Amino acid sequence: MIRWQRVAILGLGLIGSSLARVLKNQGLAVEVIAAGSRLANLQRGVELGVIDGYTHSLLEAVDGADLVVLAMPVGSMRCGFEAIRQVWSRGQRPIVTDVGSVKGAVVGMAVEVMGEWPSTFVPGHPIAGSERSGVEAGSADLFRRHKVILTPGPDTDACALERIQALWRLSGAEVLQMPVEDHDRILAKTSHLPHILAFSLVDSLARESENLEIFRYAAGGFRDFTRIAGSDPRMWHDIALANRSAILDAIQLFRVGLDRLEAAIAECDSAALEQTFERAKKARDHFSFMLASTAYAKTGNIMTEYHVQPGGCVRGTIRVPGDKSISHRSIMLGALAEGMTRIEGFLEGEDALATLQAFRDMGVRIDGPEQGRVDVYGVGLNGLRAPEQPLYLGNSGTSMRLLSGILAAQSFSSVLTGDDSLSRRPMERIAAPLRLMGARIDSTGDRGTPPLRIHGGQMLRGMEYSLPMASAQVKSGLLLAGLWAQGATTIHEPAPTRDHTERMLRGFGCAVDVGPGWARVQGGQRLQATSIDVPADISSAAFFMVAASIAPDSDIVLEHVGINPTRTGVIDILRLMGARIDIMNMREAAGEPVADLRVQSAPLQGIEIPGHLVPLAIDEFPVLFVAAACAQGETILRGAEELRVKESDRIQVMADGLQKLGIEAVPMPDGMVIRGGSLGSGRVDSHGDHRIAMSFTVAALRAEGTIEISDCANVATSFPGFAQLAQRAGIAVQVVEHNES
Ligand code: SPQ
Repeated sequence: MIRWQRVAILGLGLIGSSLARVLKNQGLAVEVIAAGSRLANLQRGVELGVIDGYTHSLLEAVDGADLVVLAMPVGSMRCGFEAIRQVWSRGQRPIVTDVGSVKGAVVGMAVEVMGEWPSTFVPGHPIAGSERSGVEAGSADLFRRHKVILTPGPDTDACALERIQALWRLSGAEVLQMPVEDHDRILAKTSHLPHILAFSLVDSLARESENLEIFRYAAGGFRDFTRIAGSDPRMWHDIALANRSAILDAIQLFRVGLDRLEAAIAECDSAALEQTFERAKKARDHFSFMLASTAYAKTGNIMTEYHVQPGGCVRGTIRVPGDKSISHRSIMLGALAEGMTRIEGFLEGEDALATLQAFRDMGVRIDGPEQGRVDVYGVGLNGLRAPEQPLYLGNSGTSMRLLSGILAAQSFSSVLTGDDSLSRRPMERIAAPLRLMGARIDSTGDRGTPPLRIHGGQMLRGMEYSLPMASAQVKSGLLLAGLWAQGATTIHEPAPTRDHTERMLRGFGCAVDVGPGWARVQGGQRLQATSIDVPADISSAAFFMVAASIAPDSDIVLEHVGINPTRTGVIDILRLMGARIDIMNMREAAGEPVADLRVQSAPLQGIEIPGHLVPLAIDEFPVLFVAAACAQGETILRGAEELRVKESDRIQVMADGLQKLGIEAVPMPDGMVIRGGSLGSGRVDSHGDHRIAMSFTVAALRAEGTIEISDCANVATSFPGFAQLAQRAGIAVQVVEHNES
């Protein structure tokens, strides 16, 4: 555990006093001393037990401290560094951090005063402010589930960085790192500009002679928009000057948009008005829907759980949402094509929406989704625009790996980021072969985890490459990069993986050669817009296939399911176990085979899963493990080590959950042995993995008691409306939301 002897908090406002509370409440410091100018505030800090003592002298506070936190307004931080310089000259080397909303100016002050960037200085910015200030406003919970951005320099002491990271993590925050310049540019747009606009609007109205009348009739919109104009004026004065140039750029960007709107209103250009409002609404909806819990400022601590009553059966006719893999690809190819591509049946899940938003961020006009319909106005292979900010891809591995291929070939640079789960997933598998084609990609850690920094302006060369693992994402990312490469790009795979990219490229008029175990594209081809009917996702249908198989008296029809032979491993495996699955009305939709599937309950037998079916059912193993738990005898899976690097370690997490429910499940490095038995009841952790959450929901059909599943919000990444559809089919699942304690 980290522990400090003496912590000096310079500035006991909202942030300083909240951090002091964290230090005191968790026993992280022997002594916490604050320095500030307002005596009453400091005294109140002692009364509340937030600090052990105070002084008006910064030097006195800093002297002997092993941690100094600069928590004063940015404009005053110079005095803090001057005090630090004095103790520094006496040989003291405290770790120093700050909490300022601007990083370039603070680092600049440190360098000016100290002569260089002190190695123990770790600049930081907790994004947890509010319009309230002072010691009374602070709270030990202020940082919980908020982001803290650290901007260490190249020579920052590793131990100092680690200790500051640990401190913020203990406060409940999620810690991110980025370069100083990126921080200031991004925050100028997402935080500083909105504050400037709020101050400006309130000030402009307050100057009007009839201001009293205006404020008396001001409605909710005015209140919402101007809430932040109640923030500390001194602090915002300092920020405005400290991040001057990035804020001026942001104002300019805003002014251009405002001028456009002004012209549209003046000219009664209703098409332009509609388009602007529509685009903004879509972006805002996407932002709240997808980023509410993951954006720089988290808005809530709501946790979603499923509580599933035991027993029941599934009956009726249902259609599960659109295929995730095909939905991603339809946006990508639609955006790169010439002309407008109309997509029907698009999956309105968070993963596919992340791809959609990424292309909007690169200047592609996309209308919808509206009940599964999306119109993508393609910009051609060379029409993407540089995104203003890092492209945030949420939980979606497919988005990141396929986009890496596309972005490696662009003239502009880009950064790809994701949520905690995606940030732990290996990206070297796509970055390394792209580098062989001439791409320049930086990643972090041994396995090349995100963020990925992709340098634009590289000429790609076609190549012949053998994938070390069966991965449709890597194959697709490389084939997509091949569209811009000189010559042919040929990818060999060790086992067949889903071939939606190859099929869809052909649908867009692009020649793709395929042979046993390989696929090839020639660079320089153009894509022509088309229309796409996305079939229902077999990976989502799989939950109901297993549900109907294990629950007595079940009889369900799943409509319009994609049965591409590279995806039907789940049907083959279930049939080998004894499942009754009829494939009816086989037909074709936009180059993909589809059918209705009728599944009736049947006694299942344990089997040794044939190796060749593993990549064809890779996403269905969590729910197949549930089928195995309900089968007679032993089921053995081998050769599925890829399951360990999905949204969670799906071997370990499923083994843990099944064991908790009383099933003998023995994990192996590349699979699992499961002995069928009686499922008990209890609480299992989905680890934020959508497929784990849905699999244990299905398990409840055969359980002896209630199964509670934690951390289920990510079900929305692939299967929005799952709980409602499962209820309709006959599973007694209840969605429970609560504030995280
Ligand atoms: O997109 P993501 O997060 O990687 O999604 C998963 C899933 O369970 O939904 C995997 F975790 O599906 C992948 C799948 O496992 C989707 C996919 C595709 O669309 O190309 C291919 C498979 O991944 P991989 O690593 O085998 O290429």
